[in-house]
Amino acid sequence: MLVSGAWKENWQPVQQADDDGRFIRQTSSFRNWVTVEGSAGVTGSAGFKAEAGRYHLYVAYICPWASRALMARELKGLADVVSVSVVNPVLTDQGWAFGGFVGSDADELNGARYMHELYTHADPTFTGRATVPVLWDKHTGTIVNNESADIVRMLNSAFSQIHDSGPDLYPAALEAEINVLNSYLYSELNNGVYQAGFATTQFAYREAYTRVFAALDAMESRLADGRQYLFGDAFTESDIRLFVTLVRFDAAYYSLFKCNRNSIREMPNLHRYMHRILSLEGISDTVRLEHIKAGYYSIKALNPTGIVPEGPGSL
Ligand SMILES: N[C@@H](CCC(=O)N[C@@H](CS)C(=O)NCC(=O)O)C(=O)O
Repeated sequence: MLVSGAWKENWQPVQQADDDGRFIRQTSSFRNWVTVEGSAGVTGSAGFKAEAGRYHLYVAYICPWASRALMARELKGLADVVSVSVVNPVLTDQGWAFGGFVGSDADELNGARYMHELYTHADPTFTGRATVPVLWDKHTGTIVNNESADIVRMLNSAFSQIHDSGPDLYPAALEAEINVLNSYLYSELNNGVYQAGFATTQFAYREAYTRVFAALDAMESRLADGRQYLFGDAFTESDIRLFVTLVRFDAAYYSLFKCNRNSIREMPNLHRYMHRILSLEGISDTVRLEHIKAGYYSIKALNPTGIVPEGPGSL
């Protein structure tokens, strides 16, 4: 991580745990918003007007949070409006690095070798982890925002005057319900699997495992009436959240994170739902199983040999 702008190599995947061994995730630090006119958004400062070609997304295919942003970009048809670079799936002792892995990119925009260089470019005294996703402003050469929840929301609405297509991911009529379901999906599933995987006590692991499967059971039942998506016919942010965890589950969370009561394959409604989303235009391009497996199984603290399992053959 970066400490006052200097990179420290003693990276710990479990950067923080509470007294019972529960994994604690760092909160995001850059919280400006791209808006239609460039006025300030919900947080941060003004000056980031939606313009075609102005913004760039830095992502990792392994990362469920970055993949949320990638999915929103595809669903909203913004591939020609917001450009993308993909880091290598493996966290090195310099954090995320560019180039050299099939399907990854060099940083042609800024010429960085490591993600942390972009953080210190944006803030020379930055302290924290150099995470993806990052939404970068090419005009001012800085990070607009590094919180995927915010980035999904701005991709949904800020670019409507430049390009307007795809579903409204956060329709006004559903806002309150989406907010409730989003926080549930975050704590029980998106972050819940990490809490199981990075728990440092049996107690914390069992607690997280139980919550993960309670939430999967709840979502399996929710889809039992044959609805297409979590809110019926409307595809929303909440579906992005559930999907990014489902699509990594059998390949990584089931085994590496010890969430092994059952696989997603064994939950017919969730399995069908996951494939329905996977078949939406552009979405399969955001899911690279080889990156997901290489990335998760390179976490030395959880898999010291670095051996990547052969299976599952398909999702
Ligand atoms: N709050 C962030 C979390 C992003 C995050 O944790 N990304 C992970 C990859 S999945 C990361 O970059 N980790 C690098 C590190 O912790 O050093 C978001 O949702 O955008």
